[in-house]
Amino acid sequence: MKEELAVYFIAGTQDIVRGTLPSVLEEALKGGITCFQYREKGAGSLQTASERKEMALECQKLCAKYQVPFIINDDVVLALEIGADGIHVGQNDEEIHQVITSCAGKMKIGLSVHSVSEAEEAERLGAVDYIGVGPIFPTISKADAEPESGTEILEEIRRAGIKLPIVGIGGINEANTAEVLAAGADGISVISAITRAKDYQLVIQKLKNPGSPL
Ligand code: 3NM
Repeated sequence: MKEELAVYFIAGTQDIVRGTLPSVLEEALKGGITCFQYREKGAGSLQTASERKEMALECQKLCAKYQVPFIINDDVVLALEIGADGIHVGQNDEEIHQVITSCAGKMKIGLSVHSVSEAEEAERLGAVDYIGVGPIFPTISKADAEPESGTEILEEIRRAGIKLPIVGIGGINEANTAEVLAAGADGISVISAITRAKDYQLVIQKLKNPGSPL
């Protein structure tokens, strides 16, 4: 799981500023992302279940072509229906116990946490495969994001002895990835660093090799 979290791309229709979601996703897959989450949420997102399913299937097919895990955000019904590789939920989304009952053993389960106590609870559940911790930095991609925590939260969670794989989220880009990993994250997840990149491949290479001068 940890390797799959290295460069975890998240996007939905609402995040695309150039081209289409499938076209951006394919560029990102060619660039070497290690995981993709389909997150159709907020202003500008597809609204009907059939539109979402069609888009999810197209993204799933692309991920399969590049052998990259395909995760769905906050839609257990869709994730089960199309056989996604994983489901990711937040603290305010579908109740995590429900998600575990429906999905454990069938796909990976990711949970967003914003504090040490939420991370401890995620580990206690015994069925969560990784946690997303954020927002680490200010984000332009989530209207209802909590205040940013800085990288200290990652150090605190590791100091508390949490063993779950951790992916940092929120305002992460090629300039601050090294700091996020050094603080204890196993990987980074990004929306705008990729969707707004001028050169997708170059940015992804930098996210993959944060220390090296590219
Ligand atoms: N969840 P960007 S922050 C989807 O803190 C999401 O749980 C967050 O987008 C959380 O990489 C966020 O453009 C948005 O900042 C991340």
